[in-house]
Amino acid sequence: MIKNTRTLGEFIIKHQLAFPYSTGELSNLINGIRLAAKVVGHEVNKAGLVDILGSYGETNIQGENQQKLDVFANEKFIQALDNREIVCGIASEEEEDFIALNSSDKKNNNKYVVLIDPLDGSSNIDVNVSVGTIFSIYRRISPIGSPVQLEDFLQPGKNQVAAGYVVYGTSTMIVYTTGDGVNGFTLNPAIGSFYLSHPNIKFPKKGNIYSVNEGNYVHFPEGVKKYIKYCQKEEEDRPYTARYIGSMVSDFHRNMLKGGIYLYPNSEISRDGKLRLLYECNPMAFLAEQAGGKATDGKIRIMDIEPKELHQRVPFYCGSIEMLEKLEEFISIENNN
Ligand code: AHM
Ligand code: MG
Repeated sequence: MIKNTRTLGEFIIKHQLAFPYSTGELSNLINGIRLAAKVVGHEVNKAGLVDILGSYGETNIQGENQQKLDVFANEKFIQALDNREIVCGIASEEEEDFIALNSSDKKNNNKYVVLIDPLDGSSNIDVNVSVGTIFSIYRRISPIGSPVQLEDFLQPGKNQVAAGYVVYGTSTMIVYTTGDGVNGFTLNPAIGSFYLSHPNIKFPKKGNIYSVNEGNYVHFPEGVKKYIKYCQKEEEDRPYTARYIGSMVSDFHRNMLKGGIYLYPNSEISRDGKLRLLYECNPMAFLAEQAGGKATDGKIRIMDIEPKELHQRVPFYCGSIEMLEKLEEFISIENNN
């Protein structure tokens, strides 16, 4: 039986009509992401078939440039957003500096900036494991008509107007929020349309999955070590199950549907952790909160952190609210000792 036949396109139009003064620009922007997601998803799906896995800069047997998929994804998302004349600038994990769009003279009348991790977890591509794209959307701060500025990108996560991810898994899905709950859409590859498959997703308050790279355990802060031991202890509903794909989008997606916690702590080897605040942590934090979950750096709400740099890293803990609260208890006890 067909459960739900609403497409992403229909969903976007319906939701746009719900905002009386909406100009349709944000909807148009999400449509750009939808298009790029299909193009990248198509390429990811044939990664094992085509000669596309060589390193960037090499040429293949036909003399064409080979592109790594993260470079390919970066280009496709930038192109899709550039074509729509809504976005004034993009910051990407793949680019050292932000890119000013739609402006030969660097002036710009567009309202939005987008921050993006075009292919998160890309080391998983070579071994046929799910990867994802993460995006975060803000209104610019600098006046419309002026050149886009760094300050437009260095906004705290609580200013986000929309955020989401695409997961290229057993199926391709777009999951996003515009601050009114979280909805997930699954691609029907035969037709090329995304269908609303996961309306109004909610993080279970508590779960039994913990996701962390335990190989780094000895370097973790004491509070996190003790929390991991707590997860493993045979007591009440524990031990929890350990699940770590090494592709944050996929780990987050599973935890949001089933209930769980994702941890990427700071450590003796990486002082601020690994994950980037602006295009990895903030969008996931927005989704988590919209779904009733929580995201912190161990002390501070992720979306309250004032960013200082484009590629800033932060410790990242995210998931079911009761699991996060327990972790924070362990961290604060250690901090007060
Ligand atoms: P990337 O943006 O270079 O792919 O790095 C981010 C990824 C996350 O998706 C994943 O959770 C994490 O790095 C895995 O890191 P590690 O191999 O250190 O566990
Ligand atoms: Mg990444």
